[in-house]
Amino acid sequence: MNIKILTMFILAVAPIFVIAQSPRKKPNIVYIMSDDHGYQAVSAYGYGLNHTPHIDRLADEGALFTRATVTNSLCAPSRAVLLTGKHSYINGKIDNEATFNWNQDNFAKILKKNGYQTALIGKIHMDGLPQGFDYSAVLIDQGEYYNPNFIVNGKKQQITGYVTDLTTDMTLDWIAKRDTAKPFCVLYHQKAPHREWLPALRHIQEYTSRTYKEPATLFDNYEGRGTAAKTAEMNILKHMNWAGDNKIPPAMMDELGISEYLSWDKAAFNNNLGRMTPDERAKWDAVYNPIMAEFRTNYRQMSDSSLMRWRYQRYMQDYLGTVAAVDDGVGRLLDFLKENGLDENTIVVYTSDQGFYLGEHGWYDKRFMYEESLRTPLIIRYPAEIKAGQSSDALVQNLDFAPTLLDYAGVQAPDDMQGESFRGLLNGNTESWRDVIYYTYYEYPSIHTVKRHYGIRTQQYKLIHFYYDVDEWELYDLEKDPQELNNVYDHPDYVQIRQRMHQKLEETRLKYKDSTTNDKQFLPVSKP
Ligand code: SGN
Ligand code: CA
Repeated sequence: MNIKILTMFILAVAPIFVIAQSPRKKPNIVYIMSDDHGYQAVSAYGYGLNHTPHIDRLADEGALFTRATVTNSLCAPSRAVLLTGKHSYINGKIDNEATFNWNQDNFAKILKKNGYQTALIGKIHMDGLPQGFDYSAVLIDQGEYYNPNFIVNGKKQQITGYVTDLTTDMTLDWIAKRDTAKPFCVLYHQKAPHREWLPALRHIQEYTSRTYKEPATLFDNYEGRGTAAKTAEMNILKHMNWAGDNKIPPAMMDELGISEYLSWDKAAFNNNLGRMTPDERAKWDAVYNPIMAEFRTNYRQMSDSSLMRWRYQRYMQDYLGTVAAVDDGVGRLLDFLKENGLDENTIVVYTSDQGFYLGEHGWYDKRFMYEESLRTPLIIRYPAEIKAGQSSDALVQNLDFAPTLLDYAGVQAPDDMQGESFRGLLNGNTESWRDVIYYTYYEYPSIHTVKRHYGIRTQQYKLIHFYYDVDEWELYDLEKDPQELNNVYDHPDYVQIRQRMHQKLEETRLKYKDSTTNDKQFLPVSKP
């Protein structure tokens, strides 16, 4: 065939190829993010604490990341990173107090410009009308479990029901009523299992009847680590609230004369349970009153360790009870997608705004760059492209969500987004993925008193610098010491690793444009 004939042939068949290869329909996106859901409480991660059949179904049918992390283990900062694809010190939302500037670009705005319908439903924990969404129904600040207030497209209204179920109802309702001519992206953000852990009535009997396995470090004494671990106020025995968290009625607290009991603790109990209708409250009391009566009988004979054990069980009963409704919601969503022929072409992400301590190191809460709070569950299902049943230990971060979702939507991510699309990873292209992640934490002095720090984590090591009112470095060998009990920063065997990690830290800070040291940035007005 000569060139002329070949050219004519190509021109003749080209349109056929264009038709045959016409781009796949743009995927829909359902991004599910719960609040404070530690990976230890997703049964697909294999910790044996609870059973989350529907989230597990996502993992069976999609890909599960075992080392997904956040860049700043706190609620609102994590949400700002999700939206912007930029580290906290760039997007400005460094802690829960800082103002988030909604005028900056975010991935929902970009999707909207590219023909998507967008919605944000549930917790966002940031003031101001959310930008980038055709529809928003968000909780105010932390939100409430029972009969919560929502701000629907800027207008406040109280809605009757249980927050987790309502958030699911609103999400399914919005999807059902969407314009079917366009692809959609919905951020479906559960408040649960955030403190103060009030499960749905249908779960309280079951979850308060179980006994949960204790973590190996429940009685950690913080030896082997620096000042920060020793001074944090998130120990289940010493710092957890008695009434608000453990649900011991204030009158009983007064009667028992428990001195660590605080007025805001009492207010939390009354405010949270006070939102229930009389009928809801009666059902709640029928389950909780006998537990509390038993506690009243035993309290004075309880040693510190038995009290710690009791408080841990109480914590898990309520925390895991709230997870159950989150899992129910995932089940309803998956069924809904299937029934409506949307399951093949919809990307479903399940994650949390950060990890959480479920008694490890004796703690609840998060904030630290230690594993349980640095890591977050991450599962993604998209049958049209992602092979089912995959597991990846790649160092992906919440920084990567915006560029990844834009990539799947066929939209170019702006150059100033700092995350990277992990779409290729899920198609087997693992060679070029990052070997180090960067972390920053600023909310100090503040509740739980976790000191300011920043650091890096590679597959094997972690280097952390605590600063502001201390100047302490910690280095962990995650292979030899997965529970991070021994800081080896000054250990002679780790001199070279320490040097390499310092060098990597400098390179990483440069890469992520954090070269003006954190130590001098974002300081509170007055020092403690
Ligand atoms: C509240 C909680 C804290 C929690 C912060 C931040 N106390 O203040 O325990 O660390 O939120 O959580 S509570 O008794 O009021 O629940 S975050 O997930 O929003 O960052
Ligand atoms: Ca959170």
